[in-house]
Amino acid sequence: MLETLVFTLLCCLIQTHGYSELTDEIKNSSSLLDISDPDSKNTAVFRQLLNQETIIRMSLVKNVHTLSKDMLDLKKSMETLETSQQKTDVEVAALKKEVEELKRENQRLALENKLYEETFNATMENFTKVDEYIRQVVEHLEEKREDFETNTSAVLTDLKIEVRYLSVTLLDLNKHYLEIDKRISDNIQEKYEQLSLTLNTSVEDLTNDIMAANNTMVKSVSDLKDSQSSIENSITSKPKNVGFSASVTSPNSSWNRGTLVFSTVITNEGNGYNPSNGIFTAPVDGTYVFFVNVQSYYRKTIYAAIVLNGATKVKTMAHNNYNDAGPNMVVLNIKKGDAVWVRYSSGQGYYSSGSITTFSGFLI
Ligand SMILES: *[C@@H]1O[C@H](CO)[C@@H](O)[C@H](O)[C@H]1NC(C)=O
Ligand SMILES: *[C@@H]1O[C@H](CO)[C@@H](O)[C@H](O)[C@H]1NC(C)=O
Ligand SMILES: *[C@@H]1O[C@H](CO)[C@@H](O)[C@H](O)[C@H]1NC(C)=O
Ligand SMILES: *[C@@H]1O[C@H](CO)[C@@H](O)[C@H](O)[C@H]1NC(C)=O
Ligand SMILES: *[C@@H]1O[C@H](CO)[C@@H](O)[C@H](O)[C@H]1NC(C)=O
Ligand SMILES: *[C@@H]1O[C@H](CO)[C@@H](O)[C@H](O)[C@H]1NC(C)=O
Ligand SMILES: CC(=O)N[C@H]1CO[C@H](CO)[C@@H](O)[C@@H]1O
Repeated sequence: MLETLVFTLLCCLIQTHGYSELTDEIKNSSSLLDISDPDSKNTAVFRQLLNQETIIRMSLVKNVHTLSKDMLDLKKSMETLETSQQKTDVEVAALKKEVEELKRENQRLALENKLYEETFNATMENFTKVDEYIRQVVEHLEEKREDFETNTSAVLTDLKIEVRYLSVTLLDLNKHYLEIDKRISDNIQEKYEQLSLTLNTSVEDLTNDIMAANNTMVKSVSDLKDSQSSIENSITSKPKNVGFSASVTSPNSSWNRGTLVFSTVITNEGNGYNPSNGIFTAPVDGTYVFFVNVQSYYRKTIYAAIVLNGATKVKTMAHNNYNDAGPNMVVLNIKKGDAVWVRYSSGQGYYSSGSITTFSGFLI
């Protein structure tokens, strides 16, 4: 088929010399028809033609080779194509089969899908249920929360009140404590003062006691001394020289009360007599003799007495004559310190001129 084509083409080339498709050389030799010398020209043309023919043949051979090669390629391709076709057929069959399978699969899937959808719907239903349940729970919780809040706020209010009460109680307690504190300190102060007072009193009492004891002791000591001197006296018999004599200094017509004071001392051994008040104080225990004379004033009566520590022992009397005498004497057993003096009794006045009215005493 291809060879026939090549031959036809070659014929065409030979008959139409203007054809310059194969080579440029061939095209430019189109002048071969310009014949000037018929013989030489024919030879030249022939050579030219031969050359051209050779060239063409060579080209043709070359082309034929190429063509046959192409043909071979084409043939190969065709074979390949045929194989491919066969293969494709097989593949199509396989594909058909697959499609069938896919259809079946699809049906199965649709079925499954339906099942899934059912499950999904059920799940959705369950979800809805769960949702509803959750909503209820949340609602319930909310209620509980509100309840709790209310309760909490109530409890808080209660707590606040309690706290307020507590703080008030604390304040009271504090006040109480302060009061107690003050009372305690007051008490302590009071007790301290009482104690101090008691102590002071005790100290004073003690001091007084000590002083009393001291006094008692001092007195005892002095008594002891007296006793000692008295013992000494009795051992050496009587003390010597206890005795006195004294006289009134002048007469007194109006004397009518009190002690008769013999202010002029004649004798005063042992200094027992006091001429300024008329009292004799015994310097020692013992038996004493006392004598007195109260001379009456002119025509007046006078009574007097010797008294021991205020008690009358003997009396005198001088009647309303010319200056009557009123003497008397007493013996007294007296203790040391006993007092003896002359006291007015009744009547009025006394007389004296150069020691007539006198008072005397002595220890025997
Ligand atoms: C699932 O629910 C949808 C919408 O509610 C409904 O159209 C469908 O038919 C249900 N499917 C099944 C399998 O029940
Ligand atoms: C839905 O809930 C019920 C009971 O609560 C359970 O038995 C069932 O399996 C659930 N369905 C799905 C699809 O979860
Ligand atoms: C709130 O108080 C009421 C009555 O006191 C009680 O019955 C209820 O349980 C309380 N609620 C909470 C959440 O404590
Ligand atoms: C106790 O005596 C002291 C000193 O004499 C004096 O300072 C004090 O005030 C006295 N206390 C009382 C409670 O009398
Ligand atoms: C005791 O008494 C004597 C005499 O009265 C006095 O001198 C002396 O100081 C007194 N002593 C005391 C401790 O009081
Ligand atoms: C005489 O006695 C009276 C009365 O007792 C007295 O008032 C008067 O002072 C005495 N006269 C003399 C000088 O002692
Ligand atoms: C390419 C070449 O040589 N072309 C020549 C072909 O022949 C004609 C006429 O003989 C020339 O004019 C060209 O130059």
